[in-house]
Amino acid sequence: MSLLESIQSPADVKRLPRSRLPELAAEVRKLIVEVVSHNGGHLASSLGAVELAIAIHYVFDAPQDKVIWDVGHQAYAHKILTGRREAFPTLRRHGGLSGFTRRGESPYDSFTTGHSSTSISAGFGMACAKALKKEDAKVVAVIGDGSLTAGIAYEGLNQAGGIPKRDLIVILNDNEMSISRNVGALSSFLSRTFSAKKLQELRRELGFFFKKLPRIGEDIYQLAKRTEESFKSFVTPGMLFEAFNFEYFGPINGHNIDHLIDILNNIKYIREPVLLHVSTTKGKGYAPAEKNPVYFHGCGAFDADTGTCRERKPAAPTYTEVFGRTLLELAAKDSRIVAVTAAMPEGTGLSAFAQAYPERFFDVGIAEQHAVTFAAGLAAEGFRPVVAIYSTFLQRAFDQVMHDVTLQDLHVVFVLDRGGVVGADGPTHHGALDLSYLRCIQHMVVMAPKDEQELRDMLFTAVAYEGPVALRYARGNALGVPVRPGFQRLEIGKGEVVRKGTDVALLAIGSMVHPALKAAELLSHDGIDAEVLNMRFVKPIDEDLLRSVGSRFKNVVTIEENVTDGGFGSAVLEGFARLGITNVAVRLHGLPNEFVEQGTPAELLRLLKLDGPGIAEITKAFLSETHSQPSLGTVHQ
Ligand SMILES: Cc1ncc(C[n+]2csc(CCOP(=O)(O)OP(=O)(O)O)c2C)c(N)n1
Repeated sequence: MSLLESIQSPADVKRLPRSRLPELAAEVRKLIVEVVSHNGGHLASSLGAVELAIAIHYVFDAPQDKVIWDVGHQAYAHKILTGRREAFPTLRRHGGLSGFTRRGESPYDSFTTGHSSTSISAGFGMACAKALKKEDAKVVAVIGDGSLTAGIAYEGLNQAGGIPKRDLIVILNDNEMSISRNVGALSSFLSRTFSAKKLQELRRELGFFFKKLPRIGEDIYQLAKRTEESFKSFVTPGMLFEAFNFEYFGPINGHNIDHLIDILNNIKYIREPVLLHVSTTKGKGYAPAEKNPVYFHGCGAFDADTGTCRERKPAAPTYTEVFGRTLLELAAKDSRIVAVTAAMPEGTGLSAFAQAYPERFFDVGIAEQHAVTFAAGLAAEGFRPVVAIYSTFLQRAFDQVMHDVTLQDLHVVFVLDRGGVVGADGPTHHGALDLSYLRCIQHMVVMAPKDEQELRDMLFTAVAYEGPVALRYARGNALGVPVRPGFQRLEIGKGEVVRKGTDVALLAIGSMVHPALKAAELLSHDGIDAEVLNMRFVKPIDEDLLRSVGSRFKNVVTIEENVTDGGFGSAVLEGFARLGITNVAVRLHGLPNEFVEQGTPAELLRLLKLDGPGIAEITKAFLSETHSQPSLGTVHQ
């Protein structure tokens, strides 16, 4: 029996002699590599946190003690050690274990995560709750150096450091990487401590600097130099965290379980906020991931022996790639175009732009709110910022979009990738809300392309437009339609009829236009002649088309890969209401007002009836409903 087979809960980890823990770590790693090689997942981050998970569960008493894994993408070892080893092969599959931590999944997952940088705030909330309840339990928040680039992390540190006698242990898991190399002043500050050579250089530089200061320089230098430790903390992150009233320890090697256990055993008795700085290697223990941590941050299936990708490259490029290439083409002709990402240059397709135009490319770290206001600043000075952020992450910057961009009518182009279901990452990551949260903002233009040709034209249109404008597209491969050279400027707020019909109108937006066409084809086999409209714009909605639809059809189905509440279908209904069109029955079809679970996008779209056959089925059911009860002017959801 392997060591791992004897582990059903953290109590079994605690029973092992310390000397056997490295063996346990090796077995955990092997299982992680094996499962992720089939299911895909956040391999490199989780491999880097194996020893950390073992040491935490060795020292603390979860679930009474609360452990929060920031983002939760590095928590595979934690899952395996907390009773989920047998279920681990279901990771990220439909109905299986989540790729992040989820309260509903296990009592050991004390907080649901997926979006970054929440662990300190949530952890401090728990610590305060424990104090109010007079419970003697510890709260441990594990946060990566990438996640520490978000403002909310400092809001948490600030509050935690301001209220005395609250226990919170923050473990900074520092691998010098976000998804890509970490960015910004903080990352270079943190990494200063890791090289003795660098420390010496710095000491020398600072020495020269201080000595040159008139009168007080020599004194400051002597003060700082008095002991090695004080000098170290003078130039190390200790200084930063101590300013927040945290007791700082580290940096220590995060792969040395013995050392980790010793230090955790010591700090768990401190009744003040503590920050333990741990140095780890992303991808640790699996050579391909250590070599290419960016690729293995979140990868698809791969061959575990060689580390090569198993997925065959499909013929059509992804929408992300089409966006990246198109932006390059446009940027070559317009030097006002600048690009902004929040720590996701690869994921949003901006890597080539970053290489071609390093001075016009800005990676702001995991700081979506800042990204938007920063872009507003660029726009205020006459640049044309293209802010590429996943739909789910732009949720964080709602107020910035309104207050800093639309209120001032600044020309910022928002490009939302992953609009709609994203697949295995599940409910934290589905882009289910953007059509709703963008279309309610004054002055915003919101559009969604039906294919890659339209994406190109929409980006061109958005860059040429003067004012706040957003376009959103789905995750995955485009349709493979032929793409003509050059660009066509689209008329704002104008859609098109893509299939003529007489019995029912299918009004679709973006990724749903093609499935709607398929549905129309299927419906024709049943003698139903459906018209399909590619509405292109959610805001402004094409009122001429709505008028035409209202005059010709009694039954309308709206189709969107967004929740129907406040989304595209709502825009159609509001349009009908404005135009006084009351004699149509409307079926709103889209994502439910529920959290959609994980699964492959195709699987989820099928289950949600948002593929061709599903839309045909919904339409048929709707038509038979309205035929049996011809109540006009009704809304069906
Ligand atoms: C708000 C938000 N923006 C972007 C992401 C995408 N994302 C997931 S993990 C990650 C990098 C995290 O880096 P770090 O915290 O250092 O963890 P590591 O993977 O290096 O262990 C990013 C940008 C996210 N999860 N949440």
